[in-house]
Amino acid sequence: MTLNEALKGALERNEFRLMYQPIVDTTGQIVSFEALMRWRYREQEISPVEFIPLMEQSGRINQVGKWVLEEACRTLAQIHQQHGNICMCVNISLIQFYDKGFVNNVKQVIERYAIPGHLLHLEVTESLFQSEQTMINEKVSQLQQHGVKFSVDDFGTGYSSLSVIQNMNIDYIKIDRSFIQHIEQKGLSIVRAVMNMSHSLNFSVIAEGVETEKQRQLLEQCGIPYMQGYYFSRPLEHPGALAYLNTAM
Ligand code: G
Ligand code: G
Ligand code: MN
Ligand code: NA
Repeated sequence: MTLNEALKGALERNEFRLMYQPIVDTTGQIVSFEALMRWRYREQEISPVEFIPLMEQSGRINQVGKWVLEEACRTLAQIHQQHGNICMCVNISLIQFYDKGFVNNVKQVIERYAIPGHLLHLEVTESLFQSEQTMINEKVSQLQQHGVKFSVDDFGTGYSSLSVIQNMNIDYIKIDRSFIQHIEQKGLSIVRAVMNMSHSLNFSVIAEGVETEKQRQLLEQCGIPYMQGYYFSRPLEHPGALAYLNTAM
């Protein structure tokens, strides 16, 4: 059986689950979790880097994306009840924006779980802002009217021109970990440039892939408000994420 064939029944077979990686502020407090999909198939963990593109090609990402949103919002509602305003970041594929029911589905899920819209952050990539601008902007702004926030994931790895960045109404930019990895050797000029843009264009910044105390210090000195990475925590299973909140806060 090919991976593609195996993916057809993976949802029904309960092979997917979500893990949750904390995002912290400069004081080390958890402000958010990023929901990350995992697929366990025949005793093996298959990376989303492999299976997400397959599901995008087959269109299956729409159905599975709904499951991800539902599951992440159920966890968010639980966390919100116990710990107050902590956000949940959910990765959304460009393909999902082409699905007619996408905006309504998001609205229904946040209503059903009585989640304040601003606690749900949708992570998209720069490619979202490269075609069908009218349709995309319309959907982004409909969701923003319900409070939902948007983050650009993997920032710097795509092909966005600066004018695209200027025209998109984005709440957060996540600097890709490839730029964070080498700041001790290569310096902070990219990080500083993004910070400068963030002030004039009114978005906030999250550094991804922070792995060492030295990196944390350098980023803090640059004024980076939010960080995520193995230094703070690896992605956690659902019970682990809740337990982490209980001990850390
Ligand atoms: O957790 P990990 O580093 O393996 O994630 C690898 C990639 O898979 C990341 O780029 C992440 O954005 C993507 N990814 C993880 N979960 C989801 C998901 O639920 N939906 C989409 N579209 N991408 C995801
Ligand atoms: O593309 P996206 O940012 O959504 O990808 C998140 C991926 O990065 C997840 O697979 C997650 O497991 C991984 N990740 C998170 N923190 C770190 C880190 O500090 N170092 C490395 N190497 N990977 C990380
Ligand atoms: Mn992400
Ligand atoms: Na990333």
